[in-house]
Amino acid sequence: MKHNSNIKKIIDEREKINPDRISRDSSFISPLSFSQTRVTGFTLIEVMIVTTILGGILMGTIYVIMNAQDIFNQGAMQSYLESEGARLIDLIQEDINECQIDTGSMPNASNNFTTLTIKVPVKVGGDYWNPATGVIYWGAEGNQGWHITYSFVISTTLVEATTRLDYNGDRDITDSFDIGNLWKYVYNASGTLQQQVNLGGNIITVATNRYFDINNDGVDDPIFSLWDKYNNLVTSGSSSNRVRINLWLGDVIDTKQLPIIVNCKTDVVLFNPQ
Ligand SMILES: [Ca+2]
Ligand SMILES: [Ca+2]
Repeated sequence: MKHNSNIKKIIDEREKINPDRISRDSSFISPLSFSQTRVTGFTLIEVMIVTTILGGILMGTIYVIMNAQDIFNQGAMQSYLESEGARLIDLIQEDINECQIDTGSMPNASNNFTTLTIKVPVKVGGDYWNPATGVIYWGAEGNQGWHITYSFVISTTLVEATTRLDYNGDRDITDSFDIGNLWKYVYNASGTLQQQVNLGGNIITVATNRYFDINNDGVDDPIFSLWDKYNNLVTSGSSSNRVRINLWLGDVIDTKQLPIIVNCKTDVVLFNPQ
């Protein structure tokens, strides 16, 4: 109990020094009373610091959630475009497998390699070819002499200078890109349009010269092209061995962001090139 008697002695001594100040002056705070204030509340600065930290954590959480949503949306868009590309190629390939390329409109620079005109075997009198000569009856939709044209039709143009986005990654904003769909047209023997179907696609091409390199890899990107068996680009049906269908499909989730672009490509070997 010697310890307690020492504390009492110290307090008594302090009261002797200035007893009135201890009882009346509220600005005088002893070390003991200061310690009591600390454990019973927070200062404004402490509240501000905690608020700032919690705000930072909240903003970080929101950013992570939005980023995850963005990645999910991009993945969903990419899957959609890939399935669209596969669907389009399946549709066209069904006709092309046994087709004959129309010699009057080969895919070439004059039509931007965006048009393919074909004829397919059709039945005449129960046969697909003349029994006497073995010559195939060519046409479309079951009618001899008809033909089918697949063609890119523009819907809109993306202009880098307007959106200030470098779509093809070549470090400038001077390019423009046409977005459109593939259409299927069926003409009769007189060249009169009989059917037209929008096949969809959201296909992207370089504006104006639509067969130009779209992904900046140094290789042109025609939608339709003919190739010989030595892998040379040709513009003659008789020397062609296969048709290449090369689709760049794209769409934007947010106009302030770069579009999602996918490439779907296939080579279809021609049994009857011309
Ligand atoms: Ca560019
Ligand atoms: Ca390319």
